[in-house]
Amino acid sequence: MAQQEPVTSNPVTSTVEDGVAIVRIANPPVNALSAAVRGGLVRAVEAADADSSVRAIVVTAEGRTFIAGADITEFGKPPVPPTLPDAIASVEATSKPVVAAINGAALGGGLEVALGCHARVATPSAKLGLPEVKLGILPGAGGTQRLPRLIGAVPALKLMTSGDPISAKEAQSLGILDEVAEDALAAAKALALRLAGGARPAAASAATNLGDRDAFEAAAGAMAKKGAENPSIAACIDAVRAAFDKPFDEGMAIERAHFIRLRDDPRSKALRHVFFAERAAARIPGLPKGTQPRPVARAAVIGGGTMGGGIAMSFANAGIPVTLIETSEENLQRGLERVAGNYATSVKRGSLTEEARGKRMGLIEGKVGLEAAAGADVVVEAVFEEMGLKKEIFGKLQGIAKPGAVLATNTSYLDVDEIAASTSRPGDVLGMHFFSPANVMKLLEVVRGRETAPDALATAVEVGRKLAKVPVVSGVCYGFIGNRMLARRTAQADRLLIEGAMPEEVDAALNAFGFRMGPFAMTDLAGLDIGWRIRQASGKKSPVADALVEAGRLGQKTKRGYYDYAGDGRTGVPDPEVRAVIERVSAEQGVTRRAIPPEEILERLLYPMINEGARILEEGIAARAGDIDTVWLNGYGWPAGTGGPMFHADSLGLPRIVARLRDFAQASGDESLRPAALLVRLAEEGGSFAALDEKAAA
Ligand code: T1G
Repeated sequence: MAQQEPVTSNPVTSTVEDGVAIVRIANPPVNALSAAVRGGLVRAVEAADADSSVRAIVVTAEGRTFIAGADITEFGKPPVPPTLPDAIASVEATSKPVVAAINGAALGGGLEVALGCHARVATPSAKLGLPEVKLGILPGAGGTQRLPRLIGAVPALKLMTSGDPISAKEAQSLGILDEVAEDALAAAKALALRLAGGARPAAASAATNLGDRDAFEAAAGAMAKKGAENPSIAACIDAVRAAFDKPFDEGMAIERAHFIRLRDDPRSKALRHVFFAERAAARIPGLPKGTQPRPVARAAVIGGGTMGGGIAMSFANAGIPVTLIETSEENLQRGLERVAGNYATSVKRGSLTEEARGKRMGLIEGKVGLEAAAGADVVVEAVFEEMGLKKEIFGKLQGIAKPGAVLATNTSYLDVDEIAASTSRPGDVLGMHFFSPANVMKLLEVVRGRETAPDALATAVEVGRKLAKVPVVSGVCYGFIGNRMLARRTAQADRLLIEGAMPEEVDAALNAFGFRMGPFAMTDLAGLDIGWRIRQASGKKSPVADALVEAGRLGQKTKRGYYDYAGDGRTGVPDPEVRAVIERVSAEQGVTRRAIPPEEILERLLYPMINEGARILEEGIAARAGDIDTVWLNGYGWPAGTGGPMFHADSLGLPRIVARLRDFAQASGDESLRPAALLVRLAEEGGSFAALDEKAAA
């Protein structure tokens, strides 16, 4: 994305062209509505309104977006007038018509500024939306009052509770836009002059197009049920309902009250942390200045299994031609059929058009033999988790792949440096750890080998962003960031069974915290044999899990695992046979079982993960605590409303976590539970992971 020129002190300028004042906002990178922009906008519009040479006014922005909304970095800081609602009220109150020329994303407060104008024109590629609910708030600058009056309460409520952007075309059909034009500025100027010459359209706040009250209440009822645990949804419903029952100004006051309450709630602070952490994670620390990613026009994926097929789909979905490579025609066809099946399911579900399906399938070419990787700029190996096989493939790839091609392994655990050392081009080798299903999951761990070249690393991160993934750079260690922390949680979950808990109690503790699935339900879904094979390879034991595998209880695929799935095959119910296995293992281990309170179960699952996260930071495996949060939010379903393990640790208070880890280590004799040195230091200094990240970023 082309960066704009650094902005002058006043980010809002105004020039008069043919009797029209063009008010331009230039606040790179996304024209967020900072205090300087709000003040500049009011001054510019009021000056234009007072200028007798001006007949009409157009508000537009410079760069790749119109206005991306309020400046989220200002939240939580002392308010600087004018507030956004006041700035927008000034725009709406002018004596001359004001038309918004929307040249890109008009999101949140950006759309609300446009709603304060008397008409709106956008370019065909513009996106409009009210994403506030994704930040744990609600539109707080008139969106809940102006939009329903402009397009109707039901469509307005749908737009603000989804949080998703819509196209210019859809916005026009809803009545948000008056025109869609390639040259939005010219069209806006012409429209503004026409308005100046005739009756002005009613301002959005005066419009009375709310629509049928019963239809609104029915839609609101359905949404309230769906968003029961989402306070933003309830706030949107209450604010839009006020548009029916109250005068505009009272509705604005109700909206404002909800906005301030939600903005100051820990849930919104966590969601705002997630927003910035995900973006910060893509900034690679320590990259030599001027490092540029290598161009990627074509990809190759080695291995047409579930992961390989999903990775190939990710490239095709991003419009990047990809060669899917297998060892035989039979395996290749099986892989291609799996991909075709996945796309067919999406078309059946209505989430993909038939045309898009055809385009994407057309970008995936199936080939037999590694030689087919010769033309690729990035090659992703996605074969079995077996080091010998991976080394053999990379040993051959080094002579086949073109110079400069990035050679990535999708390994979940194995040593990327050892794989790189099996080639004569270790600078091109790194890990691109996708998460299953690879065409769906957002997380991409980019594993930086000791020898990985800076531009190869930048290429993998850039490819991750192009694939609409959330890339996080990890160093080389067993399990990288996510799986290394997951192993700690798994060990505690297994230990809790032996000490006295049942699978349903452990899963319930994480469900109550906000995880959709607990460790045992998750294992039943994936299959107990996967973990069993990894333990067999590494000589590790997990007495209960091993006993269940030996009893043929592999999970959902055998209708029995930690739970019994005799019913619909998907709903697990506790099974007395599992209770018997667990109690037998406790006895064999000489452990006297005890009732374990849910609070302790949750602490035993989360604190060792946080502790491992502190070690991952100490070792430089992750550059930021926010990166660790980003991994868990996008790869493991950590509930976003608590911001991720490290953000959550800060909100719990690090001294408490240190004390409880010491208790657990003492009680179990498990030294791995002792708090990490970094965790102890931060706790003792009154520090936090957030402060650590801010210091690293400075
Ligand atoms: N405030 C502050 N910084 C922002 C920002 C914002 N609203 N939006 C983006 N940035 C930063 C971002 O952190 C990154 O910084 C850089 O800009 C590029 O962003 C009253 C209260 C517009 C679609 O939720 O969806 O309005 O990493 O990497 O991929 O009702 O940014 O470069 O240092 O995402 O081209 C509502 C959030 C706010 C929209 C562009 N608005 N932004 O995507 O770039 S609340 C939003 C986006 C509000 C009102 C309420 C996207 C984008 P850095 P980027 P991109």
